[in-house]
Amino acid sequence: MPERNEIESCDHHSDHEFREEFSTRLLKEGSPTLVKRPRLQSYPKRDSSHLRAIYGELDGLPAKVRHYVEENARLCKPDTIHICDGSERENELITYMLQKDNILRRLPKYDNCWLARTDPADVARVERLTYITTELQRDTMPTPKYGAKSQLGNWMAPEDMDNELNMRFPDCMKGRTMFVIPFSMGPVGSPLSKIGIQLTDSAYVVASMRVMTRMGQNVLQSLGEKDFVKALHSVGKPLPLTSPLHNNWPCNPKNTIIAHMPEKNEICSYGSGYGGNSLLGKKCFALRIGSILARNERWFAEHMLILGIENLDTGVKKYVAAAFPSACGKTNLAMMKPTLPNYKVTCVGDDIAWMRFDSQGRLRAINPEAGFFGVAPGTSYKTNPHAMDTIKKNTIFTNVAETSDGGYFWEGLEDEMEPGVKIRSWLGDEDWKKEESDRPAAHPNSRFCTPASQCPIMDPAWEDPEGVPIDAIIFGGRRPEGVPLVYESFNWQHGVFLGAAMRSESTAAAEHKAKQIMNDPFAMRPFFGYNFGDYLSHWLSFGKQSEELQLPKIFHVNWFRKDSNGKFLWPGFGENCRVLDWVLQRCNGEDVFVDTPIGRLPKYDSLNLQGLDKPVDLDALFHLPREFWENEVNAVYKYFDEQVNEDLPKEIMAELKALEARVGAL
Ligand code: OXD
Ligand code: MN
Repeated sequence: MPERNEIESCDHHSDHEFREEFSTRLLKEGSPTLVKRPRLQSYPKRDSSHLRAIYGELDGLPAKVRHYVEENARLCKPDTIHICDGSERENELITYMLQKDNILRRLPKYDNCWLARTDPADVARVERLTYITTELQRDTMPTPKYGAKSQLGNWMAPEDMDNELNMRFPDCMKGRTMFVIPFSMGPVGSPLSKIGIQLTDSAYVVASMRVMTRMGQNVLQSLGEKDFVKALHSVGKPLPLTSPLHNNWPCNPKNTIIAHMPEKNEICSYGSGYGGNSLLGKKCFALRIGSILARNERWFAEHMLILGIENLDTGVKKYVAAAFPSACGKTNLAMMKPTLPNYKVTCVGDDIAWMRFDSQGRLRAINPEAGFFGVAPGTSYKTNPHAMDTIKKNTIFTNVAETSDGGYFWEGLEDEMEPGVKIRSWLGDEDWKKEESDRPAAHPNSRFCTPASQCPIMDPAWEDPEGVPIDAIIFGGRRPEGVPLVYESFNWQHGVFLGAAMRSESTAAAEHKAKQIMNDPFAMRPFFGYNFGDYLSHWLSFGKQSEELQLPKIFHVNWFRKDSNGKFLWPGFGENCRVLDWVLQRCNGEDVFVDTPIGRLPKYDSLNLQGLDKPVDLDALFHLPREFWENEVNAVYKYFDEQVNEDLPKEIMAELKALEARVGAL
């Protein structure tokens, strides 16, 4: 077992004391863990104003950014300010600080890989504490019927939100450093990209944002006259501490709040250091605020992966965007290693797509992110070899288990372990053994945070500022029963209905109990920035331009159907290319479908099953049980009626009625 920590903890130090000590110590003896030593002659640097920037210069910021920083520095009262430049030297400094604070430790088996273990109370997105604030509640969400609780967002009135924020943010960064992170969602300078400024008192967030976004000086240079999204984040633990930390992970779960103020282009997040709660470029900006910008500017901000798929025989290459609820295998699909020898898949993104019709009427997509924040459990050489190769270096792991040879472990890697190594669970159980433990080695929502550029199958156009052309949109979910492997919508409007009616088994990405079937329209349920009814109207509105626009075809897939013994009917993973092959046949206009009451299913024999390891039961995979579909129709009626209520567009209700009538014929 390698030394766990060469550096003693300094929980009770202020950042400022630490920095002084850091400089002195580095100057004297150098860092035991850094390869290159930061050049210290320019560090620390002082700014002339009363607010001190210890790194970077407040004077160098564009006036509107400086104003935002100063306003919040006066509110949160950090000891010092650090303006991130995105440099290598800065990253070394941040990583060193994180080691010093016992938040990160090296996984020496790999190159520049790190492990963070959080407070066990801060392990996932907290949907119930995530709010959107608008003057009118109806702008944020439909009013549910019969006093039901809305599943389509949490709204808070501006005055109430002001109170909530005023109870939390004043003085919340005392003793800490406020980092200023200029970041771009999308390639810097792309017409499809947008800029944000995140202020945070978490160095872990800085290290992660560096992977997940394009951050630093060049972003500020490209800001010009453009607007930016304001994103304030605090872990809510000023120094000195008044109670001990768990795992040295500062957070404040009792007072956590994730607030979006779209009318001010602003996000404020307090109390959590984890993932979607704290890396504000991701769910908060790229999806919630993004979906509002998209509606206003007539584009789409969606919870979708983007992949390229090329038929090597014909040379035809298409791009596909696909929406699946959290933790349904989006990353696996985005990086798929196809089993059909004549196919090549390339990855553009694994979680979020920003898409806009260009002047030729083609839908063009960019991945606004620069990294993958993937769910670790279930990832292995068997399920996702490309992800495994991606995460071998420069990766931050959170809440995975460690091995005695300095590596990581999580559920799914059992067959890929070196013999004889011991496991230390994410909760610190030494010599953890599956047979002896009633809790998993890694947290089910444990993650890797890794640069997209390291993925061996990144598409050559993944950073193309124009985006890639999208030919098909795929919706999917985890449906153990009744829903066939793949079907196509009859047309755009029916496709929008398929997105609206999406349901899936819940997962560990948020605080829900797993294994209940939940409605998750467009896989956006936790991420809508505005009223879902209006969102549907936005999607439908493009259907009215079908003359000028090349509308992509829309499909629904389900890799997760089970037989009566609870076994998956479809092998999934690399074999899913067979489904993509059928999707491409349809995009080429081939006559390989039959109309059924729910949509267009593959014609017998059109799904390429050649070379499958084990035969699959096609009848079971495509069977449409009448009772199941009647129940499905009823469940969707109930959901639309209770949750979307008066805001449901009539076209969507018409689609549901038409489905009901067709299902009667099953
Ligand atoms: C994610 C999620 O982290 O959807 O991507 O929860
Ligand atoms: Mn996601």
